Amino acid sequence: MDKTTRLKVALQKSGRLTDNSLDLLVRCGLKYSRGKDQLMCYGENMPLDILFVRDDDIPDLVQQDVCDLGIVGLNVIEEKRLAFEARGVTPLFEQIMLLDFGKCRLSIAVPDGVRYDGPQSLRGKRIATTYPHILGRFLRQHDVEAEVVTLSGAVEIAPRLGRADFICDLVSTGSTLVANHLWEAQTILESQAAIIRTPVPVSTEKQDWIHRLGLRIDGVQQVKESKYIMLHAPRARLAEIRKLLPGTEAPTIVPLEGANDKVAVHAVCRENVFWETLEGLKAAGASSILVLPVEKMLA
Ligand code: PRT
Ligand code: ZN
Repeated sequence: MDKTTRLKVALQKSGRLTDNSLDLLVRCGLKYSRGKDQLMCYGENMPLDILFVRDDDIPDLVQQDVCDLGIVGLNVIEEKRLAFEARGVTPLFEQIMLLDFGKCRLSIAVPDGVRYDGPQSLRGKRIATTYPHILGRFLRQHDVEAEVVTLSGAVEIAPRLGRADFICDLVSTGSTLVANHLWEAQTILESQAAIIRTPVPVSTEKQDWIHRLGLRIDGVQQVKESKYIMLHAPRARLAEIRKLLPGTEAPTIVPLEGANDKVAVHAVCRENVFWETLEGLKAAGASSILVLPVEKMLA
C-alpha cells in the first residue's frame, strides 16, 4: 500500500458514530472491501483506506500521522486536546469539518430533588465523569474547587453508589438521566462529529483527495435537507411565491406555452419543505406543485 498516495482514515470500530461515518463515505462515492481481520476496509474506486479503532484512539492516530484523517466527536477531540496540553504536548491535529451527526452535549446532572444554582453549587462536591479535562477547565473558568472523580464508564450510577454527588456526562435524549433519577442542570459542551486531519503536510495526490472529499461531504450534507421544487405560479404573484420558497437562491422561471399569465418556477430548496409551505404556496396561487428529492449536489 502506498503511504504517499492512499489516504488512511480512522473511524470508530463499533459504536454510535460507526454507521453514520461509513455511510457518509459511501455517499461520497466510496466502494470498499473489508479486510479479513475486519480492522481495515480498502477503497476500490478511491485511494482511501479505513482503519477501525476505538473512538478515543482516533485523535492520537491522527496526531501521530498514522492516519491522515479521522472522524470523531468534538467531546473526544476537546478532551484529548486538553489532555495533551496537560502533558505538555502540543495538540497538532486540526479540525477541518463539522459533520451533521453524533450530536450530543456534555452536561452536569444532578440527583432528583437536589438544587443546582449554577457552577457555585459544585463547590466542594464530588463530580463523576469520563471527561476530567473538560470538566476541570469548566471548574477553573468558574473559579470553583471540586473533586473530579474520573470513571471509565457507567457514570450515571455513581451518585446512587455513593461515589459522587453529581455527574458530568454526555446526554442526547435525556432518557438515561431520567432512568437514573438525575436531571440535566447545565450544559458545558455542545458536541457533534467532526473530521480531523494530520498536522504533517501530505503529498499533492493526498491533498487533492482531501479537498475533493471535503467538497463531496459538503454536497452530501446539503442534499440531505434539500428538495427540488417545481410549480406553476401566476406572474402577478411571483414575488410573493418566491418569498415562500425556503432556502432558495435564484429560481429558474420558465414561460408556459399558451398561458401568458402563468410561469413555471423551478428551485432548489436547501431546507426541508413542509406541508405548511406547500399550503402557503397554494394559498398564494401556485398550482401543480411537485417536490422531488435531490440525489447529488456539487457547489
Ligand atoms: O468503544 P468506543 O470507545 O469506540 O465507544 P464509546 O463507548 O466510547 O462511544 P459511543 O459509541 O457510545 O459514542 C461515540 C460518540 O458518539 C461519543 O463520543 C459522542 O461524540 C457521540 N454521542 C452522541 C454519544 C451520545 N450521543 C450518547 N448519548 N455518546 C454517548 N452517549 C451516551 C451517554 O454517555 C449516556 O450514557 O448515551 C447515554 C445518554 O443517552 P440519552 O439518549 O439517554 O441521553
Ligand atoms: Zn470511547
